[in-house]
Amino acid sequence: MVQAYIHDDNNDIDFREAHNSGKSVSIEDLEKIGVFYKYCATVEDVDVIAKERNYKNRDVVNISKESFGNENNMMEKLNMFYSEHLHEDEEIRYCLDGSGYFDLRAQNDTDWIRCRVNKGDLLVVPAGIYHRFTLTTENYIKALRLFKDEPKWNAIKRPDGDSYQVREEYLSQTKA
Ligand code: KMT
Ligand code: NI
Repeated sequence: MVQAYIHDDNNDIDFREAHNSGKSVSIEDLEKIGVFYKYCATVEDVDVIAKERNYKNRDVVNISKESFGNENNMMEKLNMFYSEHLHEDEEIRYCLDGSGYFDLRAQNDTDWIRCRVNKGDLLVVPAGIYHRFTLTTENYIKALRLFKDEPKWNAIKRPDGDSYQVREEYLSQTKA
């Protein structure tokens, strides 16, 4: 089960630490920012959602010291994932093994909602939402990334994303 809470915004310590402010966030609150969560015991359960939503492509990412050769390479990649960005397409992430944190911008555009995913957790991340990702202190995740059509891995950084149409669409869909 995903654990969601407000990030404590303490940037003096490693971003792989929990950073739990103690304020928890419900699944309903996630839905308000267009994020959909589901626990899927098996990949067959994921296939059902992928089919319903017309997803055609997927890949598996393995993020660990071993998969990147050494710690420096891994940190370089992690720093990239951890810089605030958005994508032009909706994307599904399913945790096959290990763990990770997805930080999603709250409706007030100030707080980060941190979602810890463990094996079996699936998140649908809407197009146009600002977010970032990191490993936990476990330093390992294996995840399925599903995309509707051609993989568009282009990450659009803040503030560049502000002028994208997908950002405007996202904001108008999630207005309070
Ligand atoms: C993203 O969009 O930031 C990512 O896909 C992070 C890696 S998926 C475990
Ligand atoms: Ni991303």
